[in-house]
Amino acid sequence: MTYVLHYAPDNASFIIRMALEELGVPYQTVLVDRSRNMQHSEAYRRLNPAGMIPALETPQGVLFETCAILLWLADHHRALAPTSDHPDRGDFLKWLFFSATNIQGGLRLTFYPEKFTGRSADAQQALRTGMRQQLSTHLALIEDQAATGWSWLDGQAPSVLGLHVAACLRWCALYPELGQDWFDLGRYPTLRAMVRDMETRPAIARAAAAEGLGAHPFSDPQPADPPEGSAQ
Ligand SMILES: N[C@@H](CCC(=O)N[C@@H](CS)C(=O)NCC(=O)O)C(=O)O
Repeated sequence: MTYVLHYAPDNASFIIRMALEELGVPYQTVLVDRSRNMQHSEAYRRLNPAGMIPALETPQGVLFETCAILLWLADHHRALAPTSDHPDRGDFLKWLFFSATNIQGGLRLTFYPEKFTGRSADAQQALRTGMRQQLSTHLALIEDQAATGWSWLDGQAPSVLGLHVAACLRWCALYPELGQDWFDLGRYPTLRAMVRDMETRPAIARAAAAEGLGAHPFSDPQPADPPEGSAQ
């Protein structure tokens, strides 16, 4: 069976697309039209009842939640992550869930503050200010782990964790919801080297091209200019 990835350009589904390209497995894509809020349509909610992108159709049914999909793909294909009996498995899970919860989850809070604070502009600003601090602190912890030379954050042989962190770095740099003065990739030199290495990989270039993300989607991110659909 060919996987089917329900995606929108430059959404969390981009991480899954990179993993599928790195694995070299066949897949098709179906656009979720965000300009019409199709992630909340009845048809899409049959795939992901939470109305969030991505969803991946697999032989074991439809999967949702980015890191669940990443881990499932890695386990299923025995690639891009330490196997369950590998001595690094515990640390790998720890950092993958750390990135999902604190970085991706933090970004979600800042992208959609009204879902969490209501309409008050002051409350939304307070949330964003707090999240800038939190994201900086948490990215520094991932940088410290990468700086130990840990192979699961190596851009020349990416893992699903590296793919996840790379996409989050892109969104920190690119999206204006947080303001643009708080984030500097240069503060995370090991992660910067990782993403630069990733950008030289044909699989990553294919994934970025498919969503109109340019040649340097992580080290010099530009707004998506996708062949179909829209990021928001
Ligand atoms: N925890 C979810 C979060 C996914 C998520 O935040 N998706 C965003 C796009 S990047 C989305 O669906 N946004 C539209 C919405 O929430 O209405 C996951 O990891 O899959």
